Amino acid sequence: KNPAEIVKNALEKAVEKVTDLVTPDVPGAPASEPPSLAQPTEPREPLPPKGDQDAPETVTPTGAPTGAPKTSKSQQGAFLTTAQGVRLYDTDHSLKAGERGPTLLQDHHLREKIMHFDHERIPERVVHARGAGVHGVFVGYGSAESVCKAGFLREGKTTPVFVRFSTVVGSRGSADTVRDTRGFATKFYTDEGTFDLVGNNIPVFFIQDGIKFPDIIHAAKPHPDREIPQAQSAHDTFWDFVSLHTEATHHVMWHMSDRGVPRSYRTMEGFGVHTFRLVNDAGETSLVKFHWKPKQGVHSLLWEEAQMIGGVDPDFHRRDLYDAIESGAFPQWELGIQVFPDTPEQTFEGIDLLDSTKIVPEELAPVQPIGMLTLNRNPTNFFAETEQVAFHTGHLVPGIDVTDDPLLHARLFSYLDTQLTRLGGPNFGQIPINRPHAPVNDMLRDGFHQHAVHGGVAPYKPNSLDGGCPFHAGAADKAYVEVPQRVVESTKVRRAAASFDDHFTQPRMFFRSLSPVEQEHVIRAFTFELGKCYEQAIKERMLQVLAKVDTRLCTEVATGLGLPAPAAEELPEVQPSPALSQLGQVWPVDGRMVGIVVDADDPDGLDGVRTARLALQAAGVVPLVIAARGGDLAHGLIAQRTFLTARSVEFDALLVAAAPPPAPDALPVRDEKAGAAASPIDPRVQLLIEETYRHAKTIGAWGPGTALVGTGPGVVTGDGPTDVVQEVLTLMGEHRVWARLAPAPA
Ligand code: HDE
Repeated sequence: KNPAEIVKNALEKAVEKVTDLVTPDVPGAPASEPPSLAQPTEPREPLPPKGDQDAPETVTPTGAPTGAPKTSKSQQGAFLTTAQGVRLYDTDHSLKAGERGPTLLQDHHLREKIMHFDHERIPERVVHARGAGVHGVFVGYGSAESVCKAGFLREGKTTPVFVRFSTVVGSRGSADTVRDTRGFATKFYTDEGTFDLVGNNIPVFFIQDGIKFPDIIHAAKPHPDREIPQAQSAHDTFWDFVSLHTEATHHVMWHMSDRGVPRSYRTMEGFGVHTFRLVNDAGETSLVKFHWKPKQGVHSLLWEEAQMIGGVDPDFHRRDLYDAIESGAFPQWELGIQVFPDTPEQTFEGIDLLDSTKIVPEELAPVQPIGMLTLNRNPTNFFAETEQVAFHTGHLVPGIDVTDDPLLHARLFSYLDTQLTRLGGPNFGQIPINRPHAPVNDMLRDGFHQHAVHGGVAPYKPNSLDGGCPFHAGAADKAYVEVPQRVVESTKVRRAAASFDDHFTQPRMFFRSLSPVEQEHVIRAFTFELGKCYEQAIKERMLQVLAKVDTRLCTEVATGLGLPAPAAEELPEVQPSPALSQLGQVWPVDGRMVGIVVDADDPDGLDGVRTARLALQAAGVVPLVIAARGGDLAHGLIAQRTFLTARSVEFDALLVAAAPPPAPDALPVRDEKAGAAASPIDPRVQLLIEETYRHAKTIGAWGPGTALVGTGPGVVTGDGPTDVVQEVLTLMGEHRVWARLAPAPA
């Protein structure tokens, strides 16, 4: 029988109307290509490494070489071996009965190699699957000593750390710049045991009680039938849930603000979210909220940039973090605490400290700095470190205790539990990245992946066979002693306190604390996300929620959606918190990226480029030369980007040192097709300038470049590079040329 017919008949039995699925024979169609009989490519010498693909230079912010090796070999030793250390003479051919014969079952090397490969993947994290981890160091200021006895906060005490940043919703391979909350998890390897601060870049959470976590995550994840959209909140199930579950409103406001699209992991604030309880040497307690304040400033992408980067460079945040560390621009955050008295009510100025959907404005309780985090070393192996690191909110050290926040309590259960599946058993603490730097003397034994060879016969207490060892430590020996917190006598209930009921005051405070341009971004973000929903009822319900937050917000989103706004409500006034706005300050620029457009065929112009490059490097900024072709140019310059590989979204500012003509690989533009004269400038250079301007970034130009950039706020032109570069660096300190984005007056 004809195979197509067999398939057709089988399909017809399975489904109705399958005829369309079977490709009909088309008379006269060319026969398909015969399989190629060409021999495999001859082996040849590897190409020399390409300059334009090198990692950035390993220099300090002042341009001095760090001496760090750029690459290290992945293998050690002269001979390739099996996992058992047996030397191999060939790893390219399986053992066969003759050159063209069947593979033999006795090929133990083949079996080991493929078995290991088959099991290289482990389950990704159910949330925060996509992340980037780096090493660093934390130095205590000593300022927390009056409230906390933890040794790592003592003055000048240095503690190694590992920090993992992440998105929440997307899979491991999803894009970095999606609109999402970011994880900011820090493992402090202290002398007194490991402390994990597992926080986010948004200080509030969608839910007040951990029992709702599967609900919010199921709603935010891709739809279960087709598994789309990936790593997005702009879809029906997310907005269905949050429009019905109004305690999410505060988090949604942050999520729709610029905080949902950070410029870099380096320019995010971090928050412990929950209220923690600190204990000092005298046993006195205080309630605190943890904050990470980036020295680089708090900056975001524009939504259009974020979307473009998702395609142009999905690894943007990872790359940015690794490159900054490699070039010596070590990102830093100050750890700070807001301190509240530990009263039986556990409230501050009427704000319930156990409700993770509320913040305490910094104007009411200032953030007091207690130490500095510096990230200074990239991981050696992504899987071993970033993928296998296991954070847990229950990894606490003496001096830091938990409160009764019901969200935190669910987490205290979840983080251990999840590792059993993800890391394959209870011994994940023995994986190198998870090993404490304090001596471990536990009585935990056996289990999957046990690496320790425990001696002795008495892993129990009390014992006499090991002389009663090990002994209990007292508080004076730095034992972890829970705060003897009075437990309020009550009845069992599945209910929250009445103080958890206000879902709208703080979202309103957040919106009204933003500058006009930031408010505009929130309005557009809601309009975009709801505009992607199919269900009209969901959009209408979300407008009802926004009507309770702010009337203008609601009306403008309704207008954008083409829907009637709900009737305006009488909304109580709130006191804004200026600390919530990201604008209005000037920040350091080291570690930022500046593109320089050059003409590869104009050696005179390249001399000025060299001067600009050195000035940028001296400021710790990473200059990237963009030319028509890659490789070596005159004056010792290398083109790290070409018109083909560069896109404006990668840069924080653009310098235009030339007016390069179209390169041979430039695509035609519309006017040329219509018969108009070809543009004298490469169209991709024009696009670079246009996008940099649209995205309100500083533009500098000198020489022939001046004619291309026009004038306007944040456009700096001059005769030569020196003055232009200095002014560009100054303007970059404000992150963007905000004047270009100012919304038109109402
Ligand atoms: Fe998590 N969360 N979470 N979370 N979370 C995880 O643990 C969970 C919550 C946060 O880089 C998981 O090891 C529950 C708040 C970060 O490895 C899991 C609840 C905050 C990371 C888990 C929350 C966070 C996680 C998945 C509600 C900010 C990434 C893999 C009660 C304060 C850590 C893993 C990393 C990861 C559960 C809520 C932050 C499943 C049940 C609130 C930064 O255990």
